[in-house]
Amino acid sequence: MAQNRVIMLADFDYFFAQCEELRNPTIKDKPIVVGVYSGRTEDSGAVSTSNYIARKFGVKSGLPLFMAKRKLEGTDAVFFHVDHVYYDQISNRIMQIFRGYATSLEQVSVDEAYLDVTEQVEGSFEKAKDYAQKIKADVKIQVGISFSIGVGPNKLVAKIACDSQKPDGLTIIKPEEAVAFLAPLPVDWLLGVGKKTTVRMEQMGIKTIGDLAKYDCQRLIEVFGKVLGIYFHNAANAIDNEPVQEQGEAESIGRVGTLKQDTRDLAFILQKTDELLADVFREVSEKGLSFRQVAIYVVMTDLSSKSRMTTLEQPAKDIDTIKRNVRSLFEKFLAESPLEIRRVGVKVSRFSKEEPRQKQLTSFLK
Ligand code: TTP
Ligand code: CA
Repeated sequence: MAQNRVIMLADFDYFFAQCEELRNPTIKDKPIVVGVYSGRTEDSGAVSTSNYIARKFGVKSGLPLFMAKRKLEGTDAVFFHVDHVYYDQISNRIMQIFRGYATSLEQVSVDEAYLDVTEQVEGSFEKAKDYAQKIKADVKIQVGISFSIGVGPNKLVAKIACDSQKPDGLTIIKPEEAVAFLAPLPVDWLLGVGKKTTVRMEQMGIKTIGDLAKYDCQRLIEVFGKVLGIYFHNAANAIDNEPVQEQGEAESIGRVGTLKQDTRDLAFILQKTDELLADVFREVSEKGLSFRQVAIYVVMTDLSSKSRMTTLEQPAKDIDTIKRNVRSLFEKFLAESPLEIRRVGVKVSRFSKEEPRQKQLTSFLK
């Protein structure tokens, strides 16, 4: 018999605002708002997220900034512009730590990832609790960010478990508890049940996931079609067999570094690019990706920059292909440009997975 799976969903707490807290620890006890400023007037734009103190004043994602300002008037609230580069860096560091704890990792957004930890905890939900605490503590020490974890027998239950207790939550739902755990929750907690579907289901007398679980599957298929009807029926009964798999969401993987001195010496340059491409290769192979493009990036002493790229005839996944192409791109580049070089970069792109990926059901729901 197939072993129980143990799946975790980790979702970082008030993420953009927590990142701002991390680099400005003194603001921790104040309301924090991170926003996208459209620039038309000083306060035009919307809130991306806020910390839990600001949420108490009714300031949430999507609220216009001028309204956030009004709600927080008289407090010592602090406002920030979104800084995606910085949030991505923090996110990447945490995802890298997660990789060490899971057989497979599926990053679903900048602040959410599924981890399949079945092997690591030997299928045991008791062990999963300690294991989740260990991951939380490790990330807290290494990066300084807190997050919530939901643990369940599949992705669907893990996600809802995680959403049920935030921030800094740890919710564990064992396989035998899953149906009862979902039953009292409103149907719109299920992925794919939006406003329209909620209204339609309510007309059918379905309010909770439990109502949906008991509803005749054939009738659901008649109303919502085969794919969705079966999905709703299974989801409400806590059935979800989708694997945790890497999305290959990155469009390119690259590294840039500064040379110890400005130079036009090929051997000296390649010494640096060897370091950089070893790093690139490690990330590419960890993610199980093949690439079709290899590129170099060059910053000259006058700080102008150029890039050059080769497209391969076949997808490759070995370090020698990167090395060989980087070398020939630099040989050509040096022949074309008279300037000394200050910084160099290596990048691979046009990724494919080694195995063709099975289309996930959830991709129909987005
Ligand atoms: P969420 O996980 O939805 O929110 P959060 O991490 O801020 O808070 P929670 O503790 O409830 O998980 O979104 C993750 C990040 O995505 C969030 O920090 C900012 C960004 N975001 C937006 O920019 N706009 C939005 O409307 C939402 C919902 C999120
Ligand atoms: Ca979050």
